[in-house]
Amino acid sequence: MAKLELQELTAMTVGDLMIESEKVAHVQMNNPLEHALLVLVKSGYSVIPVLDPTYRLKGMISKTAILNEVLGMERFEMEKLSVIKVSETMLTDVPVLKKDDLFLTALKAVVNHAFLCVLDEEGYFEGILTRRAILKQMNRYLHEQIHFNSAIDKTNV
Ligand code: 2BA
Repeated sequence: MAKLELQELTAMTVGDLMIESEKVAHVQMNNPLEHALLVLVKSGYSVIPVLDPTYRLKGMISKTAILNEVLGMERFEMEKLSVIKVSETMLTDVPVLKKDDLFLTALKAVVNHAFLCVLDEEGYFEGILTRRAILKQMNRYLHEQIHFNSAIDKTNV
């Protein structure tokens, strides 16, 4: 693989690094919490996007929020899982990215978020950008720099 230059890294866009929508586990607003918990447990993820039937982003739902919602005084009231809808429990204030946002914008965003949803101009969901994808590129860049610099040091001895 060719050495990754700084200009190439910083010219990368969210679109180059994101996971496409077809591969992202998600639920819909009208789903009961029971369904959301099933998708979360089966997929292994702790938080996933909530979409409407036309694929517009509406929020995020997490295992923790669901368990908090059904936590009673002395026990988990699991019977509530089939009554409460995802729309009543989801987080709605979620930061987003656009496909043409650059690497440094994405890097800043993943400092505080494990992933961000990627939307088009009309709010339609296009995929997600994960912290993993950003760290993978940073890791590659830094290791190649260190390797390159130590090779130069050796030739100067
Ligand atoms: P978490 O579910 O908290 O997962 C944290 C990290 O654990 C992930 O980081 C990944 O490295 C690993 N991981 C968890 N579940 C996994 C699985 N089923 N398969 C492979 N690796 C798994 P990232 O890859 O950076 O993802 C950050 C967050 O993005 C995840 O946080 C999850 O909330 C969301 N996410 C990632 N891929 C997703 C997908 N295909 N569908 C829905 N949400 C996804």
